[in-house]
Amino acid sequence: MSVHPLLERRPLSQSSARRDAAHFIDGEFTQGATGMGWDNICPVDGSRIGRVPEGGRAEVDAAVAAAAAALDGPWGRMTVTERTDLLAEVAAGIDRRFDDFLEAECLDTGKPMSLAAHIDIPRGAANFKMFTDVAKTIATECFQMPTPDGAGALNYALRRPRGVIAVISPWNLPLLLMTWKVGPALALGNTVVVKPSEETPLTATLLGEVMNAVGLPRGVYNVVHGLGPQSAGEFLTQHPRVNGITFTGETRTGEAIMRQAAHGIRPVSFELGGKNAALVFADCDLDKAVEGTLRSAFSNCGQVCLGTERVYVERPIFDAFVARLKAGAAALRPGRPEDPATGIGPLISKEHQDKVLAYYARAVEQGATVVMGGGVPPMPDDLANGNWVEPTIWTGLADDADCVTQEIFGPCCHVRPFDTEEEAVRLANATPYGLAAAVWTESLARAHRVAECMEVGICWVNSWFLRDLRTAFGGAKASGIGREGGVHSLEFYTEISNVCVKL
Ligand code: NAD
Ligand code: 6OD
Repeated sequence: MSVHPLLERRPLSQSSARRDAAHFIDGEFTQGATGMGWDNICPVDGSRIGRVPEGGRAEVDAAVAAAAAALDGPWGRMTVTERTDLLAEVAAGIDRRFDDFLEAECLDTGKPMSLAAHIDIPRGAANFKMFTDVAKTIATECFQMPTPDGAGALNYALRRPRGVIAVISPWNLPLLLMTWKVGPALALGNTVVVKPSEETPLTATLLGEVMNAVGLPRGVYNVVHGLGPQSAGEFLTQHPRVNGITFTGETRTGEAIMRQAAHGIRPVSFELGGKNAALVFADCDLDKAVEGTLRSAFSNCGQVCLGTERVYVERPIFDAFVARLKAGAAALRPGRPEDPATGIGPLISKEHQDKVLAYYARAVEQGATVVMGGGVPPMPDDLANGNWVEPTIWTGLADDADCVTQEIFGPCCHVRPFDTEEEAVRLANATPYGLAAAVWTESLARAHRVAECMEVGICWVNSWFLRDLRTAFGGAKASGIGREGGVHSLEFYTEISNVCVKL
């Protein structure tokens, strides 16, 4: 296979990013002892990036033991200020090696560099910065109570780190979603063992170099690569010395991990799948609604958990909205990550491409009108082995059609008209999922009224994926358990002890 052009973008002597992934255990990079692994394949053209080692029980045991030992070492004795100063250095370290992270993320995922440079990599650093601020300003609750002798008692809450946290992360926003968990876990004094997605091993590995460069104590941040079932993911989440499991990924995988977490009654924090709706009212600013829906349906090739796959549009503007959405989607040019003209990248894998194309076929079988797309775009020879699919828009499907009810996780959406606000709310909520919604209206009263009715963890009004990291993030219904972000992360990453002092 040929070398991917990203590797040639700058001389390798100037790029210190690794191409072969490695476990990072107790401050050391290692290939582990299993001798097993797989080739990491670039989604853009099928070229081989490097090798990924598969961790087994021995690697997981070693990583968990290192993480447990680090809790009793210098890390466990640091003051909050010492700890957060170090994590501020981690954020600065990501910024310093911005190009290495960017290159590694785009090799693994194939996403446009323009996207990763604005979202994924800056958020990797921001996730550490923000939680250092949270950790430094934790307040505690305190209750005075009367007692029969009149002297009274004082209750106050102590918060301790939960301990060793297993972080299981997905492939769609690898650095962003992994650091969204590692940032608060470490800021609040825990240690972590990360099992990144098998599709995207590079940025988690690279972060190990940053951790060593800034002098993070050994064993605080560990990475073991591997698959899920019967591999590192399952071994890690079943490990008796793991004190909590935080997971982002598919709802079905969450069910499996919940069963694994039941051994020893370990708490879980889950960010899961979605089938998110956008509600576009006739009183919206149409330019903004179209632009926002283009981003929410097609960014990252539709591989965003918060993405919109169901669009409900008030009937008087339905035809105009569909025509403009189509024009915008048609302008998204597929191409290489490093090409500034690229508007859409490939899907993560051949397997995922097959899944999305099967949904495209099923939409037609179930009676969709294909407004645009529905297949594989013609690509030049050097990109022919990439996992390309066309941005796709459907109308005319029944409310119970597979593409209207099931998460596809591809660049596609179904657009359906509605006549009343009540109907729009009912349609949006008619799903077992409850992650996100977007409401497009210029009426303040309607915006508040509809947002209040949305059965979701996050409702955007006249925007999408506008993130203030202090806010609660997570899913309702089958889209998750718990909330992370700002002080909400304290719930999962710390354990409260109440102290009751009789005065
Ligand atoms: P996935 O569930 O297939 O895999 C996620 C991770 O879980 C991977 O690291 C995988 O190896 C691991 N895993 C799989 N089985 C396991 C097991 N039995 N035990 C332990 N680990 C196991 O998800 P994915 O395909 O990587 O990501 C896409 C999915 O993630 C979509 O459903 C998307 O909606 C969801 N997602 C949700 C959010 C959110 O914030 N709610 C964010 C991003 C992605
Ligand atoms: O912005 C975040 O913190 C977050 N967890 C985003 C999730 C995106 C899902 O693909």
